Amino acid sequence: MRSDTPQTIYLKDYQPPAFLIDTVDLEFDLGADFSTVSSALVLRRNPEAADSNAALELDGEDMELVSVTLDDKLLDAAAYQLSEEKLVIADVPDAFTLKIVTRIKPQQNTRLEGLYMSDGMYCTQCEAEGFRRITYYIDRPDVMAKFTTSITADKGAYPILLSNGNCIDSGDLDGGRHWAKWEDPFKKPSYLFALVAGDLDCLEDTYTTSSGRKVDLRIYVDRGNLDKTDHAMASVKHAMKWDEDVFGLEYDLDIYMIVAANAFNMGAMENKGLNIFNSAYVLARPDTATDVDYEGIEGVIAHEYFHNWTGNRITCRDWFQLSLKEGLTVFRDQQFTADMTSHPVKRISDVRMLRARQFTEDAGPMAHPVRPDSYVEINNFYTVTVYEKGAEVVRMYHTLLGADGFRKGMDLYFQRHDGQAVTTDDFAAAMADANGFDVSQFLLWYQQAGTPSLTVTGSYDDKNKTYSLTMKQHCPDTPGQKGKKPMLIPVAMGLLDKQGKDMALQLQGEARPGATSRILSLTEAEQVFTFVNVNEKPLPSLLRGFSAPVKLDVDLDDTELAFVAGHDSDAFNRWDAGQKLAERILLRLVDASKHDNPLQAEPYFIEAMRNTLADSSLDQALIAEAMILPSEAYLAELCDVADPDAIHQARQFLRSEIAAQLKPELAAMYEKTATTDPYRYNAAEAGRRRLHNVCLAYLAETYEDEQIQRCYQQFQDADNMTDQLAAMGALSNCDVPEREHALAEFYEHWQTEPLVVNKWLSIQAMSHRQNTMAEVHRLMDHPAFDIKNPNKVRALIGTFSHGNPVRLHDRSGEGYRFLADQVLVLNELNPQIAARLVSVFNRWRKYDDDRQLLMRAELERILGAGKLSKDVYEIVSKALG
Ligand code: B3K
Ligand code: ZN
Repeated sequence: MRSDTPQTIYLKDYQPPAFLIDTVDLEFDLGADFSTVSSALVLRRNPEAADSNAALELDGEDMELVSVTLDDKLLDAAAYQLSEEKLVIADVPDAFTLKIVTRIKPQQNTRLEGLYMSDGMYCTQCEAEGFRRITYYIDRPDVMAKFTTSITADKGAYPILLSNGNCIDSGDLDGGRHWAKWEDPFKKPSYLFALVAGDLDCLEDTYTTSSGRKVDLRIYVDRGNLDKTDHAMASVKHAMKWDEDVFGLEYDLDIYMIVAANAFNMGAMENKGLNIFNSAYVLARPDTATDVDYEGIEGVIAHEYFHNWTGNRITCRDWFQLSLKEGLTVFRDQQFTADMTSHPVKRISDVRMLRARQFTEDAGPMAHPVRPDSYVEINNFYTVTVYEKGAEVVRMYHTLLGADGFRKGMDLYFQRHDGQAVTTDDFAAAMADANGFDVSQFLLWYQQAGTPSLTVTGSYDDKNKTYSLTMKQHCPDTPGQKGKKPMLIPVAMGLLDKQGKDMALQLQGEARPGATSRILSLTEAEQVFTFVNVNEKPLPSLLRGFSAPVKLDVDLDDTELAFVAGHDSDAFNRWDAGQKLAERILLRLVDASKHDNPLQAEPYFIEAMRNTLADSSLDQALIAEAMILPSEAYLAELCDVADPDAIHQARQFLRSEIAAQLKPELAAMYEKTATTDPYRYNAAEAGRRRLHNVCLAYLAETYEDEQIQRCYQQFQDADNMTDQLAAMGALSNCDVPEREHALAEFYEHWQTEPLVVNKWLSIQAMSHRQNTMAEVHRLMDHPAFDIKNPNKVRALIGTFSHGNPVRLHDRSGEGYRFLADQVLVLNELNPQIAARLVSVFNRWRKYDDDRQLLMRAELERILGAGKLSKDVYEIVSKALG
């Protein structure tokens, strides 16, 4: 906590470290009141350093320094300088050993960074800068050292003692204590350090790598949770196999461990050999976890596992390079999940997320490039831009170079940089050199913030049988960045004939027609692509598979869009055309609602929905996706001045029209997708359930007793959480007694399962009923809620703020006041979580004057409260700035 103005860190100021650390020996003595950490560092001057006489500067925060010993000589306080964030020793030799003893209080650590307690278990979170809360260290990723770690603790309370690498020794001590010593043979930055001490159950298994090495796999969970670990274990094995098959990458240690923690700031952490996970991304049983959870668990487990190569073996030189590991690893986990489930369905859900969240970030005060130029608090830059847009950038290499070219680039990247801390430019150079690809213009994707718009007009020349696409690109100004340059945009495309079939494509100058889908490389601000031998006026299908993270505007009218939605051979574009059509119709309804004009659903839209429901050639998951209207948050972004009430009204109106007009079809599909078979998780089954539940949610919109009973019946009969929660979700928006019954029964049944209780909190926080704010206030005092547990905060406060725009933006301002109050409380307890929440206000300028005033007042109240963490300070000051 601070009152001075926090400092900004710039990429342009990067300097190599003055010292390198070869080895680190850590000893942890874990005690009831405090823990003692003894660290022995073998240091030497970095030959690459700018200043060969520089003082040794170690990072450290919130610790008690007990002693410092340099080459066996105990230093007195005059030999070093100690400040809030540093320990500086001016006079040191070129190579030496430093022993540091510190005392820390994990029991009081509510930030959940460094060493802390999660429900009676010691665990760590060191990325990005948590290690400096454990001991004084050169806490930056380009300092890579070999670690050994000894842990001593009470044996009864903490029988399991874990750290990175292999356990090389252990033993018992007097007084009921015991110890274990771990050695990690790989050099690593401090952010990958991990320690766990607890009383845990363990699921054990093995995996034999493609070269025949046997790896021990262990998943540690709270006692009593072993029956929820099978899916996680299967996921680990799928990920290990996939990385061997697709990238030729094998696991490199003899043991791979995952520990589930209940108190965790994010999803999971890729610490070398000892991944620590939010228990929400480990535990699953059919009756406690939904299909979305199952897929999320498999995806996050794969993501952390993939980091072992893309992140750990090759890491980041500095935190500006975060996307080097995150963008690449997200791309890898997306490809993995697509291979495990369905490519178009996975792409649809990723693009939905990118548009709703990353495009929004790019349009607001926190807009930053995939490789940021500056930050105040690095934890604020674990963003959708660094992760998801970063993954889109990696995907564009894959699109431009093809799967084989991409693999060649990856191979060269590993060959050049294994064991190093590198930059996104090094990655780009490997892709370029392996493929003879000129990457210079492409690098702008890392440097320029903002979402480019791509405007395309088509014109057909009947006489010459040519068809021209004129493409224009423009990237808007963003804070601190004006006048962007044109980028290299890969536009995957095809042309549809009158039957909706793909035409063979022949660009002017080419000898003969080629494939029916191809990539056009747009490099200029404006460029024309002319196709020849086009025998009839085609409809363009552009940006197939969403080949670039841009906003596409194409001159198709509603009927043409509906045609593309019904015919495109590219499943993603079929979905996208339908969404675009829904978007247009909804925006017209929003306008009508704002002006109190009568609302009317366009008959052709309802017909298109009817056709989709009846299309037996589509898989069920894709039908479900097509039935889901663009979200209120996304629609708000499309408006010049967002009116959350009008948006809500418009979307609800269209939903109830679909429900009323397609009731027989929805009911028939609901029945068709029902089953009495026991729950199984796989893509086809998940798709079936999704469609089943989309139909149910629409049917509930009719408010008819028969449909309410249908929901309640499903709620009671379901053998799995997917169906049970969907039914409760549908009821949660309705003012009917069944809603209260379902919520009460659900809590009664699941009160001892914290992850399930979180779903109960979320469902209530998301309800668009009038009194949701009051309910949320009530739930804040419910025993199920705990402000110190991030999962609970996300479930209740996070869901209300991010997932319930109509209630958050209530004209009274009570939603804003509530959010700001919670931000102020969390600012003291857990700044990372507080900063995530306060970001909801980032788009305050998007709303009408009254709401702007209200939100601005809350932002100013937060800023005026003083003692702000760097995390919250950065977000709020940029939002107001
Ligand atoms: N690398 C971690 C994220 C750390 C976030 C620190 N605030 C998880 C992941 O991306 O895999
Ligand atoms: Zn990651």
